[in-house]
Amino acid sequence: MGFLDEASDLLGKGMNAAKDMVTEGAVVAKGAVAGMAVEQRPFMKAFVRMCSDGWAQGWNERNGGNASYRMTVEEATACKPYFYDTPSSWVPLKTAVPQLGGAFFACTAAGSFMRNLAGDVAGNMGIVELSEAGDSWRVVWGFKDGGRPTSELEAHLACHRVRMEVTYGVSRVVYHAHPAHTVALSLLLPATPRALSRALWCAMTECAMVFPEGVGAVDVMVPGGEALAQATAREAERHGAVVWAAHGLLVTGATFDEAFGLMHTIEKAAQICLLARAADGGSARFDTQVSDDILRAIAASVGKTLDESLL
Ligand code: 2HA
Ligand code: ZN
Repeated sequence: MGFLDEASDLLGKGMNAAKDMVTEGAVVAKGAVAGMAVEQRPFMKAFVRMCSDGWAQGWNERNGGNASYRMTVEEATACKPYFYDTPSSWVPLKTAVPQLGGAFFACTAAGSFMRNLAGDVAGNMGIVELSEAGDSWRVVWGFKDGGRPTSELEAHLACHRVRMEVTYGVSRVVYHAHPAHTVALSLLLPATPRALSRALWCAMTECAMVFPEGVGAVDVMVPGGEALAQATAREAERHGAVVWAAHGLLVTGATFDEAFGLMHTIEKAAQICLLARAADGGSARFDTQVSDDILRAIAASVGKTLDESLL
């Protein structure tokens, strides 16, 4: 006989103790369902898979990297019954994002290891609600045991704001990681959109199709800082991906597949670029060169236009 069966059987016999058991059983059951319901949602499964894949790729060592997702109204409504009865108190943002006021974001926890996310979702990530004014956040689900959102929350929100605007609401995912070849390329080349975009486009022709707008770039900055957040947001106005010099890469996308695929493509192109340079003794004067006209034609072949200012 299961626990609840046993409890109702006792209740049937009119025993007060059984009422306590049923009450307790209901609370236990609600707690168990609360975790399941949110964790089983397709957006949460896709979130966790992206992070686990990033770990498997070697992009998210230790607590490196972070991810966030702007939930749809429907997703937030479906999850609400499982939110904490008492959310955390409001925490002010350094830079308000009124355009995102009232939105809910799933995001990784500060200091959490992506390696551990799949094994304990509510312990390594959670959901925050933004105030209607978009000037503060509070925890409504997850971040168990006193956890809090990623140290790069301000950078994520600043990017969500910009990407939501420039994609007319389509962009929902922001993912930051430390892919080694991209970081190595950021050491080798000047931290400018032109230098990095050209190197990546010319390393692998697919790049001109996947990110014809090129990649943005910010110089070496303090991780988790306000300056990094604002510089990234400025770059995100024109680029879906931003290289953080000597640090990592931030990508955005409408879906987890898009964001992950963008990072994968950039990282692979960076690897090819470095392999070719290393094999050639460090030069970039290869026998095969990719011309600007070919790059334009590649983008045009999928109905896209290359950012001419980067050629
Ligand atoms: O440690 O990657 O940028 C998390 C980070 C900060
Ligand atoms: Zn980082």
